[in-house]
Amino acid sequence: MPDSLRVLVVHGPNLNLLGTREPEIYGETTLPEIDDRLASEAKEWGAEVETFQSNHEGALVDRIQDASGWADGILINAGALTHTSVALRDVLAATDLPVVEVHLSNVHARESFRHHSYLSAVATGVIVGFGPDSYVLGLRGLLDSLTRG
Ligand code: CA2
Repeated sequence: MPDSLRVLVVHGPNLNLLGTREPEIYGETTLPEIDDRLASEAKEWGAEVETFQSNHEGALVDRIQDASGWADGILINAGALTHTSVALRDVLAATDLPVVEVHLSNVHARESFRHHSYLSAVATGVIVGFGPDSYVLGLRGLLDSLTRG
């Protein structure tokens, strides 16, 4: 019996504020609630998730570097760093793990500076605009592609 699949879930800056500020943009669901949904979804697949949130770019880079030692894939909402961070793109590419990028909001329907992502080119897939469901859909896509090989 092979080990169960393991996914690192990465949340970038300010996502710890979800459900507490600007509910008109980001909704009322909190980050712990999203993490609980992801843990339940993973369990249905016989998989496991480990979640990590940081407001610091370097801490996110460190955690992603570490993931290449144990994770099978990465699900990431890098928040505003999506639109600025070459360092996150480089570390995601360096892990050689499949990456799914997700966003709560439809970034393409918002300000033009949110239309470009440094991460999308190194991602297997991208899901935007479905609120907290973006994470669940992204996890399903990642686990499905890992399961099918
Ligand atoms: O839609 C998304 O998931 C974003 O990644 C969210 C980022 C934004 O910079 C990206 O363009 C799109 C912002 C995360 C900030 O989250 C907050 C939550 C509650 C209150 C304030 C910020």
